[in-house]
Amino acid sequence: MTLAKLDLVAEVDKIFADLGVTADQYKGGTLTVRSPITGTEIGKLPEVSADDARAAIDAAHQAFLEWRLVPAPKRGELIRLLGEELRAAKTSLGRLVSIEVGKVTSEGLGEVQEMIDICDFAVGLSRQLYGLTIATERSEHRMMETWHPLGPVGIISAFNFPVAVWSWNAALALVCGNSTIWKPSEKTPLTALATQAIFEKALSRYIADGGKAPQNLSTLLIGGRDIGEILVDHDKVPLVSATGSTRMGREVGPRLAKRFARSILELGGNNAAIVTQTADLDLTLRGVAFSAMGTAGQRCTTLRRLFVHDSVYDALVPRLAKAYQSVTIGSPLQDGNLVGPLIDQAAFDKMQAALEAAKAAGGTVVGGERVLDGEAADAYYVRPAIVEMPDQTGPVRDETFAPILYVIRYQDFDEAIALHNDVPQGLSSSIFTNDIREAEAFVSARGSDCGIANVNIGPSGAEIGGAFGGEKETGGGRESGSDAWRAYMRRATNTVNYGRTLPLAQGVKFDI
Ligand code: UN1
Repeated sequence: MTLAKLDLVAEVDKIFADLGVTADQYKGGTLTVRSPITGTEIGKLPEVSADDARAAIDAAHQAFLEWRLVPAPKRGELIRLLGEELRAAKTSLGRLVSIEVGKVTSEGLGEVQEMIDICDFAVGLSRQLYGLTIATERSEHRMMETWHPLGPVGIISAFNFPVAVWSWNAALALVCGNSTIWKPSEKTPLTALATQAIFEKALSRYIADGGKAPQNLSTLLIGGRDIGEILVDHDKVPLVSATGSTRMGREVGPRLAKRFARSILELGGNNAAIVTQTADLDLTLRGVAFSAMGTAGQRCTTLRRLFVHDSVYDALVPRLAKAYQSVTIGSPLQDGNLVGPLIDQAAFDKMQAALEAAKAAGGTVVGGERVLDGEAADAYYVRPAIVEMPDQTGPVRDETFAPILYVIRYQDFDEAIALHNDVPQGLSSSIFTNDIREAEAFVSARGSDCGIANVNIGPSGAEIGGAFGGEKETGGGRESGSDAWRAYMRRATNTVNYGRTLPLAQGVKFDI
């Protein structure tokens, strides 16, 4: 089917009707949403006013005061039901992700699978919010560490993982005893509405089963940047988890720090892979192709820089260039297509500017041209670009949110590591090698300086079980698995005297 013939509005209507979302929630408002698949309008959402946003945050604080008293494993039961509802809605929510973001079908579904996975993780976590018992120097005393709910958690999410990022934060925040307030990207409010409806279903079941939960446990704020600012500045919000550009993080971080609120920042990535002389080139080719071209280069973890050893360069790079020429580009709803559209024209313009800058810096560009514009003039499909660069200069040092892979030849392993780390960002990284010394060096203290460092897989496609996030301009935040939950709780150290004397610490005497 040609792009022009797709009736996306009818599909959105059907998905929302199934989820019980009413037309007034996504039609007739002021925030216009377009599908990148065709560039056509698929929604017009009402936006929250500044006063209503402030009132909603106050209400979320009231919800927190009650929710924190519900035992954690019972809070986990709500998330278990959320996981069940997400399983039931996987096909339709995955489809809506594809329609609103332009992800190919398996990636739209994969995004919902990440939501289900983090729910499973959070359910187990709800019985494992462990503190420590600590040896004390005083007799008949006990010292311990307890973890308490923190408060309403603000979640600011980006267009490229419009619902999974909410779930990584919300599933953890909710089992930790917090309420949540979500400000989704202006580009992807429809998937946010759908997710909120799925959450409400889980909540109704939880309450019908006798569970206790307050109103306004999960709040969705549809609006622009001003609404995000209200969330960041509100003194009842002790933590904001923000995913987006480094530029955004530079504004959000200091504002939160000014009022001593916590932040989890997931900002830009400029992820690289090193291909050494012992690499399995068939595996490398597949790993690089998915990481660099998948999601049309619009993941924070997308592979953007490839350092290839001189001895394997000519065996790998021409094959890679061939894969770039033959990759299937088109409607993400059609089986077999691997690369969907860019999110909008601005993304296309930035990609073209980066390619021009690369040429000016001595790069040789293959691909990058617009395709399918004859079928849909307002949609921006591109052939992924592979750019051979003489050096790590010009746009190679920036994150351009588009499928551009810069390839650089290297001779010496230590030089490759130094180049790898010599960018402002530090999210994800990989090495392709069969040499255990190189592999171990890459994941060691002198290797990759990123939050994620992989061996023989690409930098994108992280599982939820690990802590997700990166260093330097990536912002330092960690969310999802491992012990990332601690950021959503406050720690208290308690010392209890069960004796009849009052020995002081450090041998201090104070006899009155
Ligand atoms: C992002 O692009 O915002 O590792 C996060 C991955 C995904 C998460 C990407 N699990 O590619």
